[in-house]
Amino acid sequence: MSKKKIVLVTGATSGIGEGCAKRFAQGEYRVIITGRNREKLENLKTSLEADGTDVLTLAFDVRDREAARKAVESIPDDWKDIDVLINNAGLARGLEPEYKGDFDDWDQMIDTNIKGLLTMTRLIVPSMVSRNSGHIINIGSVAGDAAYAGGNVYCATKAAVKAITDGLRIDVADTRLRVTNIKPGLVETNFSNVRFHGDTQRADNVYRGIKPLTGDDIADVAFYAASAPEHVQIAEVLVLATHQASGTVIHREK
Ligand code: NDP
Ligand code: 8X3
Repeated sequence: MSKKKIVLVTGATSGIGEGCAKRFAQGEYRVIITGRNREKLENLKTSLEADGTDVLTLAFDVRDREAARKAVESIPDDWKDIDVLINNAGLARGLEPEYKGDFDDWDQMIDTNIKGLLTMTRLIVPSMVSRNSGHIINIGSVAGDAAYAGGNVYCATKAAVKAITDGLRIDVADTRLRVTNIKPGLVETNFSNVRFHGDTQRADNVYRGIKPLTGDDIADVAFYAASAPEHVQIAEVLVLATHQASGTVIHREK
C-alpha cells in the first residue's frame, strides 16, 4: 500500500479547488477530487494521472447530505485515511442590497458554504480524530472579516466559516489535528461569473485595473499550511492581491 498522504478537495473542478488538487498532486499526495461536474472531474483525473498522481473522483453536491454520506462511504479502504480535507466548494450569488436579495440565492450560499462545509467536516473528521492525525483547511474569505455593499449573505456565510473553523480548532485542541482558515481576497476564477449569473462583462469588471490572485496562489498557501512542521498550526491566513488592502479598499490602475 502506498505511504503517500491523501488530500480530499471539495469543489475541485475549478479555480482554487482545482489549483489545490494540482498543487498537492505535485507535492506527492494522492488526491481525492470532488465536485458536481462528473466530466470535469474525469478530465482533471486524466491530466493528473498523466503526471503520475493517484486520483479518486467523487461526484456529488455538497448540499445533498445523503449523497455526500454515500460518496464518503464509497471511498475504498486504501483511500480512507484522509490526511488533509480542503473544504473549498462554495459560491456567491448576487450582489443586491439585502432588502432586495433573492431567496434562492440565499439558500444556495447558506446550503453550500456553511451546511456543505459542515457536512464534509462531520463525515471526515471523526476518522482523523480516531487516528489522532489530520488537517482541515477551510476556504473562508476576506468577505468574512467585514461586510461590504451587497455582500450581506455571502459575507455572513464566510463569517460563519471563520466561527466554524475556530470552533473546530478548539474542539480538537487535545489532538494532533490542525485546523486552518484561508481567507482570500480577489481571486480570478469562475467565482464572479457564478455570482453574476453568467454576466461575463460584470464579472470581468471585478478584476479591472488590478492584478488579482489566482487559484494557484491560494493553493500554494494551502500546501504551505499542510507542509508546516507538525507542531506548527497555521490557524488563519488573509491573502490579498498587492493592490488590495481590505475587502473594500482596492487600488485600480486607470
Ligand atoms: P469557482 O467558481 O471557480 O469554483 C467553485 C467550485 O466549487 C467549483 O468547483 C464548483 O463546482 C464547486 N461547487 C459549487 N457549489 C457546489 C456544490 N453545491 N457542491 C459541490 N461543489 C460545488 O470559484 P473559486 O475557486 O473562486 O471558489 C472556491 C472557494 O473560494 C469558494 O468557497 C469561494 O467562496 C472562495 N473564495 C473565492 C474568492 C474569489 O475571489 N474567487 C475569494 C475568497 C474566497 P461546480 O462546477 O459544480 O459548480
Ligand atoms: C470572495 C472575495 O471580495 O469578492 O470571497 O467577497 S470577495
